[in-house]
Amino acid sequence: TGKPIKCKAMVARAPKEPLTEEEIIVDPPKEGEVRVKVIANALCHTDIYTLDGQDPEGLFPCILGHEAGCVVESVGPGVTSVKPGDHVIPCYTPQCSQTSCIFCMSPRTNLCPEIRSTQGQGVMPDGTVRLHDKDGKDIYHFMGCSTMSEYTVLAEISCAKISKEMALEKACLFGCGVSTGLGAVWNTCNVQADSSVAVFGLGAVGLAVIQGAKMAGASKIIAIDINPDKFEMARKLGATDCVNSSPDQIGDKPIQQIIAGELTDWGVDYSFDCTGNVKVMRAALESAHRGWGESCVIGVAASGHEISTRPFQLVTGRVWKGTAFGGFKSRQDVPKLVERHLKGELPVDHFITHAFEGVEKTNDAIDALHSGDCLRAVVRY
Ligand code: NAD
Ligand code: DAO
Ligand code: ZN
Repeated sequence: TGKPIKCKAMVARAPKEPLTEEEIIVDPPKEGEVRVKVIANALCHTDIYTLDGQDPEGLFPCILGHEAGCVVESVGPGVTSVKPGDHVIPCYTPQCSQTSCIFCMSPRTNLCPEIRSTQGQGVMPDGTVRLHDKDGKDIYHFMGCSTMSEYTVLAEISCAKISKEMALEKACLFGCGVSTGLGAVWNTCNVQADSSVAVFGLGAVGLAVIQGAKMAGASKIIAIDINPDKFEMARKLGATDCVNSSPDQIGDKPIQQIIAGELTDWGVDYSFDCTGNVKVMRAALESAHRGWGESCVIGVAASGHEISTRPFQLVTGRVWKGTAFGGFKSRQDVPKLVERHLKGELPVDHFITHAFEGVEKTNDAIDALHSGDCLRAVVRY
């Protein structure tokens, strides 16, 4: 069996504090586990949300990060699907593929619950951690990934093995936001050719929705944001209409009235919330077409917030749904996204607006993410 590895990591010691650069100890992988060298990590809002202390279930100290590209360093007993040297994307939605898993066996969902409870408790499936500080004290895992470290340990069922052809600095994008937007369109809503789509929030997730909708052949794609700087990229990716929904632009008129009254006759066939704001979720639902419009919640709302609408909206045929990781079954589907990228069908470079070198630059990447012009900040270790 392998030895512990000493390496650099950014540790979240307490909510609202900057991450601290530390030398940590990463234990060898146990049964069914894989130790990986993290090559690149992209920042995602969920990391920051937890760091800000907004996630009431957030545990400290922990190592955040869940959108990464890695190389397998060693594997624990019983691991057969990956070997040292393989390139993998850690997936916070695992895929156990056991015939006894009704979720993995169903084509209707990707929500494999196999390691759900331990993942939520910040520990590996056996209930212990592989991450320790220099004094040997436990550090919690995060979302089954903890990729703000030069090395980390993953469950084998959380590792999507991908082609070595795609640079891991780019492939990391498929670990969260970009896949989620694409999958919301292709899997969760199965957007049809010639249909109309409204996308609320034009970060990486919303822009991926636009890209996916364009690829699905949608003929009208309405892009909505309160930051008009986002419209240029939205148009490049396929948006046909852009609406600035900030109050100083549209006044008291609800945005749903503009979409379902002015820009379309009865609303859009599909709408997507990519903001996490529950008022926007309502506007998205109410922008959907009478009789059949579907609205998909992608954004993660602040804890305690609730959605509401008049039930009449549903009685008159609108459907409210949601998605996690775009409905992709992680281990089987992430490699296919990478293949499509390599064939030139799925460009993703435009999502990387900021790049940094060294895990210790993660705090700078977080600052970049807070600026309005950042889609994804990728840190190469
Ligand atoms: P982001 O912050 O980069 O983008 C959000 C965009 O929404 C910004 O452009 C912002 O200007 C815009 N916005 C904010 N308030 C708005 C409003 N009232 N009306 C219109 N636009 C508004 O975030 P992102 O990385 O693109 O992620 C989007 C959301 O998706 C987040 O809530 C994130 O947590 C969530 N997410 C969900 C999943 C999932 O599996 N369901 C996966 C990844 C991310
Ligand atoms: O299996 O019950 C479960 C946990 C589902 C986790 C889905 C999380 C979706 C949102 C992730 C936010 C972006 C990283
Ligand atoms: Zn499963």
